[in-house]
Amino acid sequence: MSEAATATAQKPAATAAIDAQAAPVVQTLTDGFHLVIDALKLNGLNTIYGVPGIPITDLGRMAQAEGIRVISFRHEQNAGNAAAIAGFLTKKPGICLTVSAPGFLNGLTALANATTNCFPMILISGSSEREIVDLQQGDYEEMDQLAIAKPLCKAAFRVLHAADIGIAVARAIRAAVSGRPGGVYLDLPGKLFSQVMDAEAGARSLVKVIDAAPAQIPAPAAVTRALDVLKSAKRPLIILGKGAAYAQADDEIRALVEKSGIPFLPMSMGKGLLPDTHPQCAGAARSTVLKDSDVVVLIGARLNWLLSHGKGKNWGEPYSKKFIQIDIEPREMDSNVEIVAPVVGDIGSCVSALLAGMGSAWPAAPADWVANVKAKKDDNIAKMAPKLMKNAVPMCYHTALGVLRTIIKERPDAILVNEGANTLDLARGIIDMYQPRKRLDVGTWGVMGIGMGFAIGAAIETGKPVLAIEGDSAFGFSGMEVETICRYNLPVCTVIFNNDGIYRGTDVNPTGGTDVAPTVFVKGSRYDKMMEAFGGVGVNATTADELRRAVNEAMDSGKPTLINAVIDPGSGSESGRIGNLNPQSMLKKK
Ligand code: OXT
Ligand code: ADP
Ligand code: MG
Repeated sequence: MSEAATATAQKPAATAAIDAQAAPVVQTLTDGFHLVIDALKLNGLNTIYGVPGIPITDLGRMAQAEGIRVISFRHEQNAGNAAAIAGFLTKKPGICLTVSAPGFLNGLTALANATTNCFPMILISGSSEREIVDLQQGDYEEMDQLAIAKPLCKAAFRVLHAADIGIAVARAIRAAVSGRPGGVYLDLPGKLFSQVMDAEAGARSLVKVIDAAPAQIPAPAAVTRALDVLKSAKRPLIILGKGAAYAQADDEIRALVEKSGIPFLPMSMGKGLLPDTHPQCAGAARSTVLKDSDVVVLIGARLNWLLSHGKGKNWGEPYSKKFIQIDIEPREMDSNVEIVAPVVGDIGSCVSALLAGMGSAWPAAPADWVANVKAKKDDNIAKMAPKLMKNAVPMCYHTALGVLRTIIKERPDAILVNEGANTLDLARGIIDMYQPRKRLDVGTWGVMGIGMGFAIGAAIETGKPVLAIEGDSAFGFSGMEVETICRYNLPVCTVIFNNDGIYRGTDVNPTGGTDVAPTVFVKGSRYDKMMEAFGGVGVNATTADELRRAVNEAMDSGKPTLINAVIDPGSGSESGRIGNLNPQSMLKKK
């Protein structure tokens, strides 16, 4: 459909005189464009992340005119990632708007990733003429987008009539945030936008969603069962996942942890729910607590690959553990191992119920266990300390991360975005987090490319300064969005750990041919120059001092900044901390 064809409906309430022979009856009209905008606004969805083009260019323009913040990206995947992290941070679905087929597909990776990570978002894509698409007659950007989206998200809907826009947006919101949160696809064929209808009827067709994510109260018997198991524990452990961070039940979770005295292990994006420096934090004794615990309470964390599926050598003796799991999704129970005490409900309600059931005389966590965990943790922290003090030139990961660790300690409300392999794994361990939902990273899929989208989404949604710590490869997946960061003048400081490649910049082509090894990039690249091209601040940092100065300046000024941190190309390891997952290393084990 041509965009010009929609021009007649550009005013929210076009007035048409309908000739009824006698006195003219004046009817106020609205259209598909405005119904979408009004439905979003009615539900408090005031930001759209997207890329313009046919058939949604005018939707973006009109949304901006109607007071919605419309953030335009250079690639839909990054817009989708921004929407996804907006969902994680706010518990409201982030909105991503794309054009048809290729734009839709670009956004789909982010939608699938959001669903995998349990982040609520809605991908709204314009689509081509249904009649032509369904007969496969070769329309502009022809694709059956609904069918393709369906298996990759929680729910997918198509709207054919303007009068259904309100109910469709309501369904999309409810599907995204209720129960286990996730991604929803909304397919809006181009023709829909120019459909007109009576404005009053249009307004009545809109739905303000009431209680979009209703509390899910756990069964009292499930709570009692969980407390009985916990009371019997000699070596209890609490694991806090990103679901616990999402739930925004921070006070209840802290109360549970502190009242029980049980060591807690934060998953990567669960870090900061309680500070990593909290005396009960067992992050620095990870192997010990996984192996030696006897009862494990999972709060918003799945027993997937990141927890070795709850079994195997990382978990000690087979069948030696009892798991209590708190999750909103009943089917998560027994997904990998037996859950002896499933507590199904929303985390706020479940944790409150556990706290109430614990009463005032709950026994302290066994002292010998607490002491053992502390000893292991102190040992690991002591081993790490001298590495962080090292002033290596060129910088190694520890030298550079030691600097950034102090900066986050001094600015605990800054948001940290992190991706890469070594850059990810070492930053996770080294940089302590102090507040909930401040660490945003590659999540369940270990996906590269979330960096700039997450940084932009976090800056827009929270207004807080963002420090994005990026491997040089990882950055490349979304790097063009530095222009977006400059365009919107966002307080994002990106530090690229430039080690000339993926994992290490030292690999060689075994044939001696002219092509470099597949993991190696241009040596001595200057990513900081990219930022200068768009009017941002670019800095090349070769020492810890230069890095410290540049990051502090960026965080103080809030100016878009990109720092090319030169890292010794030989200092990383293959695949960071997950080299064991490489088929080659599995082969060696056989
Ligand atoms: O207890 P023990 O003794 O075991 O010690 C542990 C902790 O107790 C201790 N610790 C501490 N000690 C002292 N002090 C403190 N504060 C402390 N904290 C912890 O440290 C150890 C380790 O702790 P940790 O990290 O908690 O534990 P561990 O064992 O590592 O945990 C296991 C896991 C699995 C939970 C953890 O490792 C984890 O979360 N891993 C996530 C890994 C991940 O997702 N990686 C990303 C994917 S890698 C790969 O796929 C890449 N690709 C391919 C690709 C991808 N991903 N996506 C797409 C779209 N396309 C392609 C690519 C291209 S990575 C990549 C780019 C890489 O190159 P870059 O240039 O970007 O990056 P560089 O590597 O820097 O070059
Ligand atoms: P991590 O990677 O940090 O271990 P996961 O993404 O694996 O975390 O797990 C998050 C879990 O949290 C999911 O199983 C999801 O169903 C659950 N979850 C998300 N939000 C809530 C909530 N409000 N209440 C209860 N469970 C939730
Ligand atoms: Mg690298």
